[in-house]
Amino acid sequence: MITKTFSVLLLLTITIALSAQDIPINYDESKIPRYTLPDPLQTKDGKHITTSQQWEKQQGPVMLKLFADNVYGRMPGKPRNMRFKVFDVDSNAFQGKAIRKQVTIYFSSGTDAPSMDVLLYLPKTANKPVPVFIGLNFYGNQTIHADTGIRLSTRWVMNDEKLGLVNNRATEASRGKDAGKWAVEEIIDRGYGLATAYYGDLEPDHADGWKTGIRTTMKTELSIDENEWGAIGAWAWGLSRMMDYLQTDAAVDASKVVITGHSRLGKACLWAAANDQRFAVIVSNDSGEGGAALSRRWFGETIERINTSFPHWFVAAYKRYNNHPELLPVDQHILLALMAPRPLYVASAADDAWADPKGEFLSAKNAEPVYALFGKHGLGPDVIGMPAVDHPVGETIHYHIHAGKHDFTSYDWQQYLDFADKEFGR
Ligand code: GTR
Repeated sequence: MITKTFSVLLLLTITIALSAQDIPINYDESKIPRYTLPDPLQTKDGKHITTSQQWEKQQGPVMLKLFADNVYGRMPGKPRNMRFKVFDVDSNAFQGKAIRKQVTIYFSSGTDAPSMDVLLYLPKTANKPVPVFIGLNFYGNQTIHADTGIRLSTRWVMNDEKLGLVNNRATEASRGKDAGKWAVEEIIDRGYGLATAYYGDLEPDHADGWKTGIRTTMKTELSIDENEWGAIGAWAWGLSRMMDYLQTDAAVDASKVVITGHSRLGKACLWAAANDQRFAVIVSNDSGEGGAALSRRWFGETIERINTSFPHWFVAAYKRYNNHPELLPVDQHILLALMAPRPLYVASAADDAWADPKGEFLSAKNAEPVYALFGKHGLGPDVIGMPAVDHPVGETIHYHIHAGKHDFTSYDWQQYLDFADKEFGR
């Protein structure tokens, strides 16, 4: 019996793996079929949007709804009985230069309410509320720095022995294992705070994750069925709840929150910021397909491939476009346009063809007409083609492609800190 179940499972896994492998992937510029992007300024009845007011009142909400209906699902609001519990404050973190706070956000009343743990570092020398970077992490808060005061996540994690993640649980050995992606001390030295939380607190990242994540546990309270949104929606929702907390913390300047995320969490970051105008600056790092990259450009990961490998990330309707990205009423440049007029940074990696760097750049470029409604330049008239590696460009929209692989590097952080300094006039 066991062997039979096992072989069925094995067969199933192989079939799934094979079908994902079978999906054609293109890496040849000359093979990209011609495509036409939907015009963000064109209304359904053929009119043309010409003012920022029309965008904000009319067209923007229509575009947002198209993304909700076809890609990410509906975004529920804030739960009525949410509460915060600060369970740790250490004013001597990082040899005394930072304050560490840890806060549980309970999404409803009751002691065993669904929750997420936020880790917040603030510069100790600040004499007024500070701007903060906010982003989800991949393997638990304890992986972003070796600081032993960080609570070890007890949630389901993806196995990765090198990172100290075994039997789907984080071990002590996981402390600081993903620190390379988080320039925490540099952020503090530059006068910013950092707020992060483990994305698995919201929904474990596997096909059945919704069963134990907030799409199930918060279903009644949020009046939304689990299939009305996907995992990316759930992660994005969590970012807004973190923002709810930051707005209550007197040490934080909540009008200066920079939202960021890497890869799948970059997709969640963009979706969160499209829905929530409280995020002042948006930074998408290597977010690729379903993030910053254009879907109609056949290069690297495709809608079909992402829906096959990660069936739980998007709503079922998105699968309709598996072989027909041209039928999508939107494309990702419109998602970027939904950031307008807020400063936006899009970044790619040179060795990350899977995420289609050029498709990310072109997406940023094609968001410009919406920024123009607000009198903003976007990347700017001088930025026509892809810039050279490690050569950041742009105005209200910034873009760079860093040397090396798919990663969130200290080079990236430096650019984002400079960008935030410029935008906040620091
Ligand atoms: C890949 C996926 C990408 C990106 C990446 C990541 O497997 O195909 O869309 O999200 O994972 O999150 O690291």
